[in-house]
Amino acid sequence: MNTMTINFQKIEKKWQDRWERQKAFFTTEKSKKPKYYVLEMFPYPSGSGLHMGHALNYTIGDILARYKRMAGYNVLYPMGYDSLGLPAENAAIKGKEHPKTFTETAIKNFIKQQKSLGLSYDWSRLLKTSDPDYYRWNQYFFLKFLENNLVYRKKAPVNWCPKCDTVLANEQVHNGKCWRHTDTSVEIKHLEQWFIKTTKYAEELLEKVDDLDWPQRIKIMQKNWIGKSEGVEILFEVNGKSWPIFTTRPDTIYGVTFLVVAAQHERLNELVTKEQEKTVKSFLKKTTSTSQKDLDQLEKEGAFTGSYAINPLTNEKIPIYVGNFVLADYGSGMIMAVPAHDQRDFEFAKKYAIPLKVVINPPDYELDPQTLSRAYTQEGKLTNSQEYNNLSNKEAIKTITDALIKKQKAKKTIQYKFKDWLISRQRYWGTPIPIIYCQDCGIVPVPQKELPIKLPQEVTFGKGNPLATNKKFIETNCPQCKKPAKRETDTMDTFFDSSWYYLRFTDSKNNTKPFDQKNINHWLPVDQYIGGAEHACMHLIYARFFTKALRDLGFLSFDEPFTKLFNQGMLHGEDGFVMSKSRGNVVLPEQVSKEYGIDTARLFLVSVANPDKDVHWSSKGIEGSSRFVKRLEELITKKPEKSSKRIESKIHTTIKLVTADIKDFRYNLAIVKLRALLDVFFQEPVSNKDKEIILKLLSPFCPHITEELWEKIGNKTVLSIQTWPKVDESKIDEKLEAQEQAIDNTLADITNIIKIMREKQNKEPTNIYLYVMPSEANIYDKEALSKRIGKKIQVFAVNDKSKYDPQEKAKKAKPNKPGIYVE
Ligand code: ANZ
Ligand code: ZN
Ligand code: ZN
Repeated sequence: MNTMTINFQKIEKKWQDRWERQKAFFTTEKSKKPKYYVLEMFPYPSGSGLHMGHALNYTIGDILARYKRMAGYNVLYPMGYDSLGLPAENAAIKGKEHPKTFTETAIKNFIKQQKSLGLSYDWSRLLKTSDPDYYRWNQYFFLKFLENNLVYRKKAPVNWCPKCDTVLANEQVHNGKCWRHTDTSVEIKHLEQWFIKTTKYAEELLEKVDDLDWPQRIKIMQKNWIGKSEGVEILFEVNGKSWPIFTTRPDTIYGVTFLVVAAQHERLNELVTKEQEKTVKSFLKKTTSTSQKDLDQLEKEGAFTGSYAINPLTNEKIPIYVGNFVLADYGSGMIMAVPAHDQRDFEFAKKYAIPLKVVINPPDYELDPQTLSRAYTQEGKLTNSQEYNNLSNKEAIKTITDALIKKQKAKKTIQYKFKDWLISRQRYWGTPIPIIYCQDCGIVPVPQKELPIKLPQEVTFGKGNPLATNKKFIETNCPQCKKPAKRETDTMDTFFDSSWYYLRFTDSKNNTKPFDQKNINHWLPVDQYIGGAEHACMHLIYARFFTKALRDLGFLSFDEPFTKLFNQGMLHGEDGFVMSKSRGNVVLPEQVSKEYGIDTARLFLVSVANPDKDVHWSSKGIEGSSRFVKRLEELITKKPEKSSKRIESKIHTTIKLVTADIKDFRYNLAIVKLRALLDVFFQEPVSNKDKEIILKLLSPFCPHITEELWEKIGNKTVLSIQTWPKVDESKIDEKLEAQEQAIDNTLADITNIIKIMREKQNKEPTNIYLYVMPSEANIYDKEALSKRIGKKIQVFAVNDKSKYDPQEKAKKAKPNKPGIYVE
């Protein structure tokens, strides 16, 4: 067979059609095999389609799914689209296309591209969150949550562009300005919005993180996101009224020189005096919303309110400021500031010339408040704190808390950074919130039988809330009193959709229930979830919350949705930057596919690095993978013979190692072993059975070419659903394997030495000498070794009197570890 004539496109199409016709990857719950659920985070179908970076993600999951299927599991490997959301709507705002047609075109394109990658999804379970048959269940769960006190309504600040006359998402605010009106400052408005009571599960979400088989860094990010903090609420008195502050450092209470209240604090007005009204107003005008993450970087600003508070322990009178570095929705929205020991307070105090008071000294010297250049935040001994002086500050936390509690001026509390989930979006392309407002009955849930509340087609974009522009949609009757009433015009955050889609895959066509219990019990939890680290917090926390909430509502009987999580690395373009359309460095699968076949691309993507590391695209690397695929083809033309003992040993060792590598996502190492095995196939007599084994081992990586070759050697079946080769330990010649391993190690050592000489000494070595045990002299074949390294190698037995050994390296030789000298 002439290797130059492989028509990749033809065989790819042939096998993709064949898989589809035979329903090779369809799964049912009826199978007796053990289940395995592999899931990649479902994509947002962007208008620009897939590039190689996406191909990498899906290839990682596909290899595992294909392996598991062959290894005897009933594998659920589905695909769907997170197809509601802002980009489709933005296209509509820019007057391009209706979000619905935009999304449908994008999904069609995605499916076509994903199919051409040879991904083994069970396409019969496909779901799209923009489909009313999907989002009706969002509405259903919303109502269930409402019934069970997991949903409530509350005023919350939003970003508002006065020119757009609408709410902006955080990503539509650029440096405090509207993304479309770069000259218009975004304002903060307070609107009534819907919240999900995620904090009800804060403690369980935190505690159970430890039990998850997830990457450590993701677990840490989840913990920080939940941000549990144990502290004290202390009451300060202002004009006879109590104002609580939250602190984790009651030991510093003698160092408080001012209080700061959040700009968005509900009771701020009570503190602002007539004289200070103007100053405070002008400060408030320029502060935009402050979020948790930028508090440290932020330039601290504020204004004096005119009021004073009484310190409950010292009875000192202290000024109260309003400031931009205090969050309204954390603790009580007010802090006691200790500028000598807190860096944010320090910066604020310096700016507004507020005095500092040192109350903690380092163990070995005393701080001077006059010369302090930054806050002292370390531990130490108390000073300037009356009867508490000389206590270690750690002890003082307890003692001072107790003293305050005794005076009824404090109580211990726990605070979480984690907030209830604000799900209202003043957007069109989301799930309509199933609520009706009636003048007489108030807030009335839409009766379940009226679901889904579908998105109307006709709306106006770019002028306020789009759903409010369709009269037919908003005007309805109250389900209770039947009088005219109005529908809610907000839609849900799209994270709602992605919080339970993994459940729907088990029963994606069900139109009487979100899913059948039996299917859920069969498939869940997801055994292996795969996705990017950018979802470490929001998506993964909300999905975990949903699972727990649905468990408590009787829908589920397990605690955690994703048993194992794998974070893939990013694909970088040849310019070294992460591959992305906006950078203009994308490589498209269809281009590579045309020239080399998609299997070559798949093989390359996972052979460069461990899939949890970043991968760099390289056209040279692609050539290497292409050569491998071509050699594999050549192998098939080799005359079948009786297999040698060596090939048998090699094959079974490889099965063992490659299986372990695939299970642990060490795809790159699996490929190294498969390459080595292919080399041996060309050195030894091999049988057709041997060829079948290597094709099976390569099938998850290169599914099309292996099918084609499987057929060429006379099989009528589909390779992708054959059983994975079993290791026959009796075929493994341990001694031989150890020797070959030793040779490989020696060659790796030599390559390393050469590299060091080139880089560090700027020398190109010419001669290599090996000193081996006398019994090993016939194993280290100098011709073969020289060929593999590409340099002349001479081999001496250590007891050879005539050997050339200027540095006495022969003395270093051990069995299976020759001495090496390079010059
Ligand atoms: C006095 C103090 C002295 C503080 C000191 C720290 C160091 P975590 O661990 O994050 O919970 N704080 C309280 N409420 C706040 C709010 N709404 N916005 C911004 N900061 C707030 O930190 C708790 C500390 O964060 C509290 O302890 C408070 O400052 C500040 F040497 O009180 B501390
Ligand atoms: Zn605007
Ligand atoms: Zn009514």
